[in-house]
Amino acid sequence: MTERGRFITVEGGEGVGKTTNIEYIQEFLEQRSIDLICTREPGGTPLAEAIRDLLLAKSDESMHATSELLLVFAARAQHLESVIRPALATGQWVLCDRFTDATYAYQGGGRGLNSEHIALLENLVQQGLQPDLTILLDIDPEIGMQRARARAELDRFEVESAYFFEQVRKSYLDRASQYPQRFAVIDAGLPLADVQRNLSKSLLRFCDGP
Ligand code: Z5A
Repeated sequence: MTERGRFITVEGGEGVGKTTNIEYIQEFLEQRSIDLICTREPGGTPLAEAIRDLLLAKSDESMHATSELLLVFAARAQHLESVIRPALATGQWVLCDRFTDATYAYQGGGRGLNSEHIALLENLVQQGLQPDLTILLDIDPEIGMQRARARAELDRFEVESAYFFEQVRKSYLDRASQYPQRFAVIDAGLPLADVQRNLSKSLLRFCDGP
């Protein structure tokens, strides 16, 4: 029987360097001949990408937090069934830019939604599936926003208040303390070479065991 692939997620607040570091992680794993797909949330299928566009677009109609939560999980259900589960079942590894920890951080911490409601949807959609490794790139939100501002036009989340992003960071760190076996927390405020050196150490531990 084919061994199930491993599921790695990368998380963090705005401008933390996910895109930059995901490329590095992808290269690191491919150099070890690991068959891997790289995907993202919200998104990863045409339908889920359309939902992503709805979630990120600024609009005259404000989106209710519960609507936002349901859209995030609608996209996730599609992504899981069409991409993530089939890949894992054939032994491929999946590297995903954000997953459900982002929902606890943004919709739970940032928007203040009840985490028990998030857990209900998580159970419905994931049926017990969890990442094997979650890399949390952690940074002071003020520095992250400076990087995000310097890079591109801000989306619907990126225009939120400093308080919102402090809550997002706090929720991520709470999740990391709650699930220490699954999380690797990396200081993303360091120079890129140091961030990537620390990433390599975590990935080596994950691939080869302690
Ligand atoms: N969202 C949600 O609310 N609920 C959910 O369940 C999920 C998502 C799954 C889209 O995510 C939004 O969806 C997200 C939360 C919400 N909020 N927003 N916005 P996204 O992943 O597409 O959005 P993002 O956080 O804005 O990612 P990003 O724009 O791609 O940024 P990044 O990938 O973290 O950063 P980067 O582009 O790699 O780096 C930013 C800049 O910093 C760039 O110029 C780099 O060269 C520079 N950089 C990177 N690392 C360093 C270091 N170490 N030193 C100095 N400079 C650096």
